[in-house]
Amino acid sequence: MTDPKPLVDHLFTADPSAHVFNGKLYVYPSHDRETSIQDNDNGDQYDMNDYHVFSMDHVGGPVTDHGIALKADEVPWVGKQMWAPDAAEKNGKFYLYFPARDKEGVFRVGVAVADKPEGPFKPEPEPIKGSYSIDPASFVDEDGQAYLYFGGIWGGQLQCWRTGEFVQEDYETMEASGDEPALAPRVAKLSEDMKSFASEVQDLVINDEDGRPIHASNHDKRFFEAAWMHKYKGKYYFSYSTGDTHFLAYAIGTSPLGPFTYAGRILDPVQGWTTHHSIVEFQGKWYLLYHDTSLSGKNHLRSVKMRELVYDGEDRLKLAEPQP
Ligand code: FUB
Repeated sequence: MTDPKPLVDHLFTADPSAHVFNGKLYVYPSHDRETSIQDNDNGDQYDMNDYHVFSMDHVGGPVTDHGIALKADEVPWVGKQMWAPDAAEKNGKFYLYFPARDKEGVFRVGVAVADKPEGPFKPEPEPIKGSYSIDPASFVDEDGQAYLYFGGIWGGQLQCWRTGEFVQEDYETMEASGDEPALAPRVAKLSEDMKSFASEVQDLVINDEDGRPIHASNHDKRFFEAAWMHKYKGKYYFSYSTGDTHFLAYAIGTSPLGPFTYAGRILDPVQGWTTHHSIVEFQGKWYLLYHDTSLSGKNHLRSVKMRELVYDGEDRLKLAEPQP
């Protein structure tokens, strides 16, 4: 199998969120940068401070880097670590959702607005009220209702919110364990103006094939981070990273609010600790955008790639063969 080439090699990019806007494929990745911070399980080495937006007219063609779309010192509440973003379009405006630690070190989700898909994005002065943790993924359903999915354990702090309030303790003691249900990703409806939550934040339940919530000890299947939602033939596909087992997995449901049933793996472990993706339909084909560390050999300097995805006769997802 030939490994696909990174989409760009002039920057390190990760966590690609892809959307089709105005007939083009836009990619909203994290922008990885060099650091002297040592790798740790808290993810301190992912020390990003701005976002670039990329676009292409067709897959395999030139990729345009539209330059800096938003940077940390433009956002009053951001302390550090601008992690995996996503974007949405509604009523002719474009919204960039991004997680970052606030000045107290607590991850929150912010939103910034633009007139064009590539920005520049103007940030709201405060994070979204009621938001926490990392990896926001937006989804606008066919009826126009928008949702925001988010959450990530360990360095992403989801385990710190088990009581509903932020409790900073060692992640190993706060993570669910054994036969307890794994910590669930979160979802909330977005308001009509896309800048606030229009519902309570709720758990997105992911059941195993036996109909019971996936156990916390099942690290091959439990949610870790990297939420993504897409819709295919009227069904909802929630996909995510299993973190320390390094799979991209997915679950299928009949409502954007769940419950979902585990359906399998999309991608085996890539080079590098993290795995994070998006799934998009563009010009009649489906694609998986993901990242690895093949260019740098370093966990914190990743490169975005893409491959075609197909559905089998049961509407299950798999990578297209042969690989590019
Ligand atoms: O890019 C920083 C973090 O690494 C993301 O928020 C996670 O999903 C992982 O990819």
